[in-house]
Amino acid sequence: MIYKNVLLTGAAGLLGTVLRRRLAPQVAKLRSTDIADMADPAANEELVKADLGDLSAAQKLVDGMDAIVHFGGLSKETDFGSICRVNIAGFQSLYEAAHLAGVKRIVFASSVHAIGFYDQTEVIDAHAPTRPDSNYGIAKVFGEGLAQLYWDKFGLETVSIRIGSCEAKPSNRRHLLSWLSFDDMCQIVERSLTVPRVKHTIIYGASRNSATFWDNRYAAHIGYRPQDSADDYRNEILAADPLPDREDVVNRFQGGIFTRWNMLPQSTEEPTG
Ligand code: 15L
Repeated sequence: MIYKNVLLTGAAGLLGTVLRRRLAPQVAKLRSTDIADMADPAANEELVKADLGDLSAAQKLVDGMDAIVHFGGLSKETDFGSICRVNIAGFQSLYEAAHLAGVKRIVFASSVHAIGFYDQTEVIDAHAPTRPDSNYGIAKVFGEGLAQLYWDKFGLETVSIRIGSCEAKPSNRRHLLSWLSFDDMCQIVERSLTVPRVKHTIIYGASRNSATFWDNRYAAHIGYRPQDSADDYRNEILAADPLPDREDVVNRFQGGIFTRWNMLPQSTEEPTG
């Protein structure tokens, strides 16, 4: 790893918790932050509770850091106001603070939902136009745009990982194509902090699944070699769902359930005219 001091955001989340354990032994200092409580710091780990929507907090978080692994923010679809405050404005604050503090590289947890409206039968690479499927997906597209801007204007490098479905094990038919194991996710992050030059690279985060909708040719320099495969779970997944509804968007689009028009709970406010 070429960076000594690394900030990890979203450190109390599912993936953040895995990353804390993996990154701490590989860096001089790990600063782990989240709005939620964290426990049991490693000897070289500092735990900081902070709200990513707060600019002054961002300035303190990045102080003295060489690189950032940004897995923070809202991780599900929700109302645009919340997404805007945390995943859009909050991320902009983090980038600006990182640039002013001289941070060299950011690894950004982007998502399949930046391109969720591609059909599951299409194979796309990193040059395909974005097709966000939700407020959450729009914010991921914004994040990738921010990463490109800060590279072009200031030379701050980013690897944007369009994470598929990063869970302990795949559990539905879409996951046969989108699943990313925890170990493979960690490998992408580690490689992203190791290779000497990344500019702004977009990499698709999937394991070595034999079925895929993604082509990682433009991220070959990252040297990612996935070790796990959703194929190991294929029989149990097909047996659990032998007759899938082919008209359901969950089985049509790469973004799965996020492409449903009524995914959000219905508003309780009265219409105003
Ligand atoms: C994501 O980006 C979400 O954070 C995660 O909760 C999953 O829904 C995943 O996408 C997915 O689509 O499988």
